[in-house]
Amino acid sequence: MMSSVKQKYERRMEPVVVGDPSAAGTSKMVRAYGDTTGDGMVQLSFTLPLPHDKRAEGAALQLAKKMGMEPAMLVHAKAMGSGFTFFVVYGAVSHVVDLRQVKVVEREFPLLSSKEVNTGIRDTLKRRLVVVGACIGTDAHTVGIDAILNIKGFAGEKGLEYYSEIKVVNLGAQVLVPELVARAQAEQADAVLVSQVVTQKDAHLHNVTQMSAAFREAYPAGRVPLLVIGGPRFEDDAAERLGVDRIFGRGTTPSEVASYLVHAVQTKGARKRPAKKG
Ligand code: B12
Repeated sequence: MMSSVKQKYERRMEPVVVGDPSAAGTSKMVRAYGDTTGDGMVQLSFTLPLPHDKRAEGAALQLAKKMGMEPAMLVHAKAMGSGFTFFVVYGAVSHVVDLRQVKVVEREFPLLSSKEVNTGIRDTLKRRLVVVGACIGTDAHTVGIDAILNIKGFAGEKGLEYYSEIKVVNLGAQVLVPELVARAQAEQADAVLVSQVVTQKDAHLHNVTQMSAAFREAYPAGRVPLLVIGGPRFEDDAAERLGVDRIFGRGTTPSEVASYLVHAVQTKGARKRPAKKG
């Protein structure tokens, strides 16, 4: 006799009509994969404000079930301090993804070699391109912005400091927006690169919106430097909403950013620089 969990599990599997995702183009409908193709198995982690006991474990399973996991299996529970428990739940969901409805923001510029970047900047600007970078607000996660700016770079690529035609001013962590604006003006920055990693209470969205507004206020129209933001949890298509020119996400490499900067100055033209301050 089958256990009730096994029965439920197999019922879930029956109506699945999906192609083999490894055979490109055979199916537009995809379900999560756990143990067998199309079984819909997903893993979910969360914390409940409850001390770790049987009641808390039952509450975690109830939550997972209400979210559509059926059956839901508790695979990990750990007390986080006195009144909180962290859970990992594994189970099947019936949801099917329609690949035709997935929107992807494609890279709108070609990837250039460092030589092409330097030539592109020299030919367009007739001078070095100035980049001012910072991690703003209370955010102290500088590894990401350093990966892009510092000469040591990231993923086997050298950072923007390596490019002879780019001048990099890296202000580091916890930079206040007024400080960033003032330094960008003093350096006559062509581009301002801002990193935001902490997303608690949407801090990244608030900080970036405040930053872009401050630049628009401080500069005459049409003279605002390129505003480029990056971090692991921005939505790809949020640039306009946040008042910035471009967003870079997880896994970005320095050459992508350098190539974008060339593309941006070539397509938008060199921004007229305001009088040097400071
Ligand atoms: C290292 C680390 C720290 C270090 C940071 C050291 C430093 N100098 O940076 C220390 C120990 C200080 C730290 C502290 C904290 N941390 Co921390 N930290 C991390 C950790 C483990 C790795 C982050 C990292 O370095 N990633 C590697 C880099 C290369 O990746 P990246 O930042 O995504 O950058 C890439 C892209 O996003 C992009 N990019 C990023 N920025 C930019 C900018 C531009 C312009 C461009 C073009 C591209 C770009 O390019 C980069 C290269 O590809 C993460 C967890 C994780 N595994 O991600 C938590 C994490 C980010 N930290 C977290 C938290 C909560 C904290 C603390 C609040 C903890 C605490 N209670 O004290 C404090 C906050 C301190 C502060 N004031 O900001 C949370 C954030 C949760 C959230 N979503 O808000 C995370 C996710 C851990 C977690 N799961 O809870 N942390």
